[in-house]
Amino acid sequence: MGKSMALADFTKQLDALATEAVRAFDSAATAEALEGARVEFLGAKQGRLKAAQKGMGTIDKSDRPAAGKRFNEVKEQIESAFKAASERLAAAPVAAVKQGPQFDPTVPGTPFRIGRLHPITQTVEELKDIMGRLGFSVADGPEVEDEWHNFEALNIPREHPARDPLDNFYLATAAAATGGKTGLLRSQTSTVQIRVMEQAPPPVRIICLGRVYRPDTADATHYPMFHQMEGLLIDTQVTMADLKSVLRLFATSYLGRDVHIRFRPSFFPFTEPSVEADFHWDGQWIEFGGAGMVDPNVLKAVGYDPEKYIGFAFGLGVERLCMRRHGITDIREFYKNDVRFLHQF
Ligand code: FA5
Repeated sequence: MGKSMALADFTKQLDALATEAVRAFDSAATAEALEGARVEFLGAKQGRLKAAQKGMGTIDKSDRPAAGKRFNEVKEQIESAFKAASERLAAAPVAAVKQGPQFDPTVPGTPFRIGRLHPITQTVEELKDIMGRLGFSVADGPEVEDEWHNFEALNIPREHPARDPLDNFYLATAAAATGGKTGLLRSQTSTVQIRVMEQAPPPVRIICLGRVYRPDTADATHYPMFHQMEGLLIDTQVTMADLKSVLRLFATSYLGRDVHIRFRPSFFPFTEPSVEADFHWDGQWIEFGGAGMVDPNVLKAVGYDPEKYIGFAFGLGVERLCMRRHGITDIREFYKNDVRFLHQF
């Protein structure tokens, strides 16, 4: 009876120890608390499980296998409770992070939206490239101009209707930029003809691509700000046939071999004779700009000898060229900044 009681007591003692240990491990809220409980129950020297194991020595030999089996079960139970508690605490910081948006590496990423050059900028670059191959270098001039470069030197006298304030953006604030002279936003890139010839002696072979401004009402083919490509060639022997050849070469390079070109008589104060240049493409004639032989008065204004030098000039609308090339029917699309339109180019 004493022997069996001893086994029963031992078993009861083990069960109580297991209950206490499991509760301690389950309730440990921090790594420190868990370590305290581990030392208390599972400590190799002073641990309470170790102490219980020592009690096995007092049990009758014949009961020892049963006691040992029970001890091992309890030991396993306590150890697995400790392991579970360790894992719970180790996972805790991760659980906190998981409260944020979950990172799923298999979800396709958001692609970067790569910008691109505006279609007009692309066109400007391409036109420079084409004209560069024909030997024209690029010149530039200011968008805020004085009346000398925009009118006077281009043979447009004071009383000429082209100088009407209703047809130009005169600037009250431009006086400072133009040295006290009346200023305006340039209405044509022909200003750059004058600036180039004032700076250098002949021969001249330049283009200028830039913005010009006119108080035109915006419609499908007009905009108050648009771009022109100006061309100027001055030498000793230049004819209208050269002008037509250059414009034809330009047109076929930009639009294709099937383009035809036509000159219609026209008038510009700075060319004589003057023409409107039309391109025929896709069954339609389209006016792209004006051209002509540089008027001797213009050559005189910049100090060139008109008896010795002669040349041609042209000014084409860049938007119209780009529209024709891409089948764009409304010039206003360029400046709405709608990416659905712009990203097609
Ligand atoms: C001129 O501006 C002259 N300077 C061209 C020139 C240069 C003639 C050299 C002779 C020698 P015009 O005003 O026609 O010409 O304009 C030229 C082109 O600019 C037009 O054919 C058209 O293609 C374009 N254009 C004119 N106004 C607008 C506008 N409001 N919006 C868009 N394009 C325009």
